[in-house]
Amino acid sequence: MKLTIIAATRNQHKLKELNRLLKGTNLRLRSLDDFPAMPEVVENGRTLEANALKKARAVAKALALPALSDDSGLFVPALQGKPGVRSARYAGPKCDYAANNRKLLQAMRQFTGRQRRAYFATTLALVWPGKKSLTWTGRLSGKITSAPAGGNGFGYDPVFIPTGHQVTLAQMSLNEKNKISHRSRALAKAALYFKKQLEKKTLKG
Ligand code: ITT
Repeated sequence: MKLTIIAATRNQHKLKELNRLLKGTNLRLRSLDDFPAMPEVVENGRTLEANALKKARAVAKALALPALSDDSGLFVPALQGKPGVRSARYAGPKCDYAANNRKLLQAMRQFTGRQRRAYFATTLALVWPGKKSLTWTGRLSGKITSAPAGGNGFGYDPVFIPTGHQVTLAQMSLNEKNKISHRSRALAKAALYFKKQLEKKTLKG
């Protein structure tokens, strides 16, 4: 039995990572590109969980279909947790990934050694229309580099070296990133839930 869920994200990079992770499983994501009229959700929550639930609830309600959202961020303790829940708009409302990375590296210039520690976090939210909501979180620890490196991935990948590795996430292939990433760790937890549900045959295929 195959289960289809709407991916409540407009971020094509996230979608690509999630789809690769779900390859060979019973879960299939349908993109929001199939629903262009779906309005943007204002991400004004104070936590990843609040924003993830808001995004999934909006899609589940509008389309009357189960929705899975992803809210992610990079957290730097030396910067009091910034860019954090505002990771997408760290350098301004309409900024791009390069501007965010420039601002981050500038803010980190004064820090050395352990002060350059950071972690990525992803919270996935699953909402069934009119029914229960569930969330799962995954984290990846590492450090901020002094200059960007690598052309793969997206967002802050070029400035982040995971603990135990020598290269940035942007210097890794998609499969290498997916083996260790915050997103894959959150999805692995979600997969246990889906497996149980499918075994119980409580979901429609
Ligand atoms: P949706 O809300 O449509 O899902 P978004 O890009 O706005 O897309 P977020 O609100 O979760 O997503 O923003 C998180 C930002 O954090 C994102 O724009 C990237 O800059 C960064 N980010 C998230 N996941 C990342 C990853 O795996 N690697 C590097 N940067 C990431």
